[in-house]
Amino acid sequence: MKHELPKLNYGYDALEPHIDAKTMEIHYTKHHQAYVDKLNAAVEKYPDLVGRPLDELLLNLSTLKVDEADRTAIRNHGGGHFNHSLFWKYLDPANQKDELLVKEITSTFGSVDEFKKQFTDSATKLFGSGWTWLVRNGQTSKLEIKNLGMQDAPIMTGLQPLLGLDVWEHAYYLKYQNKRTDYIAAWWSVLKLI
Ligand code: MN3
Repeated sequence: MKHELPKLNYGYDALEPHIDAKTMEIHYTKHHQAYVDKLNAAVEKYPDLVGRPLDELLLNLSTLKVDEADRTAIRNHGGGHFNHSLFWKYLDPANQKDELLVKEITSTFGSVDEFKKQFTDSATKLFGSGWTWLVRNGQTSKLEIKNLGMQDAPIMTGLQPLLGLDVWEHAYYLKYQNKRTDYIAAWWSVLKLI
């Protein structure tokens, strides 16, 4: 009934040379695993929360009957677990182009290139640690590019995640050091979805 690290469907070296095997291994086995472990540690204090799905915890974060420190832990580590579980799926080298998504991106942003430009610009400007997302706004159904700080998951604020880029330094520092723009370009080059 514990939250678990999802299986990675490809090898750590599958995205070489753009995203290096060492970064992938540490990111998955250390960073993501730590989010899972710390989420479990917080949830286990509350028997009625054990076994509840992660998205339900995140959607109802503000009304969970927990100490504030544990609410923060569930937000940060639950969000981290949620976001990274999607990140590995987006990066799967076996992915095919999502034609429906491409069509919607084109009608929203004018072209895929223009979308990439705006997304890259947003990710480049994100200050500190966080994620850049392509989301569907739950109220308007429109596609939007959003920066979210720390490990806040889009679903916490009614946004449906469609594509997300981790711009925490741990995602790129080993290979790219401070050169976030090089990492973002590398990420586009391995992404098969659009
Ligand atoms: Mn990360």
